[in-house]
Amino acid sequence: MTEKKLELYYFEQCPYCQYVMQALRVTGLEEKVTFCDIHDDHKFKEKLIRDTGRSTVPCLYIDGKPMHESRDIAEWLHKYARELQGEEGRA
Ligand SMILES: N[C@@H](CCC(=O)N[C@@H](CS)C(=O)NCC(=O)O)C(=O)O
Repeated sequence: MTEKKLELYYFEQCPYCQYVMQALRVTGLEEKVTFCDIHDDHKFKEKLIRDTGRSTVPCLYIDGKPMHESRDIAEWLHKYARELQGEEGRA
């Protein structure tokens, strides 16, 4: 898998976002992700609604393509963690 651009739209107090944060910690992918707090900058929320028609977070943008639902995001992170960490091809 080539390097992917990952952006997490979130806010701190959201438990679903915390669930995704936990998945990022466990998979060691935290430093690969740009964090976009929708409460810090309303432009993030506007973009989210413009792109998806939804205002809910978490939303993980993977190379610009939005993925909603904390469980789907966590599952995706676990599935691709090794490749995202550049460990492709190792046993
Ligand atoms: N089923 C969603 C639930 C996400 C959700 O409800 N997020 C809340 C914050 S905890 C939210 O964004 N609420 C704002 C809104 O509904 O506009 C998931 O698991 O990701």
